[in-house]
Amino acid sequence: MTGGSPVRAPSRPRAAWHAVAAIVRSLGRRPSPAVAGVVVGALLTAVAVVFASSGQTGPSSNTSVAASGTRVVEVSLVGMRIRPGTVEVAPGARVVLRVTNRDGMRHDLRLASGQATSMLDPGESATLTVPSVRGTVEGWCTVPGHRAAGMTMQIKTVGGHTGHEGHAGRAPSMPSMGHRAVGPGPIDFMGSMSAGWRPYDAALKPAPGGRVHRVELRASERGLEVAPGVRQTMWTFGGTVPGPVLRGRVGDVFVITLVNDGAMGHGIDFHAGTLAPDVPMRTIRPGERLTYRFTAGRAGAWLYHCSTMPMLQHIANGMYGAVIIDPPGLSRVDREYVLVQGELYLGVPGSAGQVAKMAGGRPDGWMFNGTASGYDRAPLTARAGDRVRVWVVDAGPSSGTAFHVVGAQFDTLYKEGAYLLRRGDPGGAQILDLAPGQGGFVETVVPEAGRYPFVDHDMRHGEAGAHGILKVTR
Ligand SMILES: [Cu+2]
Repeated sequence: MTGGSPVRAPSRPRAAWHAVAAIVRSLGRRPSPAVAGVVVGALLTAVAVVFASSGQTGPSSNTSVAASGTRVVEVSLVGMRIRPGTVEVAPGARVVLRVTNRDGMRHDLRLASGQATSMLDPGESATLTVPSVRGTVEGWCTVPGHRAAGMTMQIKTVGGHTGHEGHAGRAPSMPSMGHRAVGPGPIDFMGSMSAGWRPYDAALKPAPGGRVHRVELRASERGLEVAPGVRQTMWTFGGTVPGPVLRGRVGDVFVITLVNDGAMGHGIDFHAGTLAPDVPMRTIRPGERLTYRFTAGRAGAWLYHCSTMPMLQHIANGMYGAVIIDPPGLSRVDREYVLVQGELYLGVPGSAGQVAKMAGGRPDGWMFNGTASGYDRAPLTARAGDRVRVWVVDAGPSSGTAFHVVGAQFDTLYKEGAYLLRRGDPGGAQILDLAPGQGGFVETVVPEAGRYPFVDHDMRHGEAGAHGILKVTR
C-alpha cells in the first residue's frame, strides 16, 4: 500500500548491542487473518488520499497533529525496540509514521493494516501512512526473531467511539496459533536416531602445523536431527551444531572468513582473541563476507558464537563452536574428545513460542555437540587403561554444566586457563563446572571395560539429553 522509499539520514548511529539487556520480553502478537482482512478492507477506501501526501516533510518534534486530523509521529527502531511503543490517536485519524532505523543493524516496520517499509539500513528512514485508524493496529519488525524479542508497537484509538473501538480493536492483539509454541511434544530421549543420522565427530585432532590458520566459516540455516527422531531448523556455522572446532597453540594467528549464506544477518565473536569488537563482530547481510583476524594470546577452551542481536536466539538456535588453544607443555593422551554443551529449543526459530522458552529458561532439552542423547546412540570409545581427555565448552546460552563421567575420577582438571588439579596430585575431582561461555578439560584413566555414561550432573539436564556413553573395551 504506502510503503515509503528509504531516505538516507545524515547520521549513522553505532551499534549499542551491550545496551540491549532487556531483549526478550514481550510475545509477538499477530492478528488473525480474518481481522487483518477487515482492517485492510476498511483502509482501502481511503488509500487514494494517501498517495498524494506520503513522504511529506513533517515537523521535527516527536509527534504532532497537523491540520485536518493528521498525526505525524517520529518512530525509532533501536535496541530491539520500536519507540514509541504505543501511539494513541482518535478513531479515524490519519497517522503518518516517520520511521528511522537508529540501530547498528537492519530493521523494518510492518503494520497489520498492510503498510510496510523496506528493509532499512542503519540511519535510513521511510514514511508510512495509515489513512484512517480503526481499533488497534499492531506493528513489528520482520527480521526473524525481532518481533518475538520485543520489536513491536501499537497504534491505538482512544476516545470518540469507544464502543466501536472495543469491538474492532481488541481482536488483533489476541495471539494466534501461528505464534504459539508448536513443539512435537515431549522428546523421547531413549528413542532411536533416524537411519541417516551421523553424530558430530567428537574426536579432537591435533593442531594443524603452521602458526597461521585460515578458516572459512559459512553461516547457514539447516534442518538437523537434534534429538532422537526430532528435526529442527538450526542456525549454523558450517552446517553443523556446534560449528567446526578450531585448534592451535598460544601465539597462533587465526584468519577467519565469515560468509553469510543464511537468510538473515549474522556475525561472529571469538573469545579466543582480544580486539575492538566494533568492526570484526559486526553483523553482515546475506551474501556478504567479513574477515576476522585474531591472535590466540592465551591457552584455554574458548567459545565462539554469533554476535548478532538477539544473541540469545542466535546462540540458542545453534550458532556456536569451540576454539582449543593448547596450554604449553600439554601432555599426550590416548584419546581426546571435545563436547560443546548447548540448550535445545524446539519450534520455529525466532517464533514467539520458542523465544518465550528461551527467555524463561525452559529448554526442551540439552545437547552435547548438537544432539540430545546422541552419544547414547553413537558412543565415544576408549580401551581399558587409556588416558582420556575431554574438553568441554558450555555454549549455554543460559544454563551451566556440571560435567561428570560415571564410574571415573578426574586426576587432571583445567578450567578457564588454569589447572585446578594435575596428574600426580593426591586429590581427585568429580565435576568440571562451567558457567555459560566457559571451557576447560578433564583427564581420567578408565580402569576397565564397560559403558561409562558422561552427563551434566544437573539431572534436569542429564536426564533431558545432556547424556552420552564412553564405551571402553579391552
Ligand atoms: Cu547469527
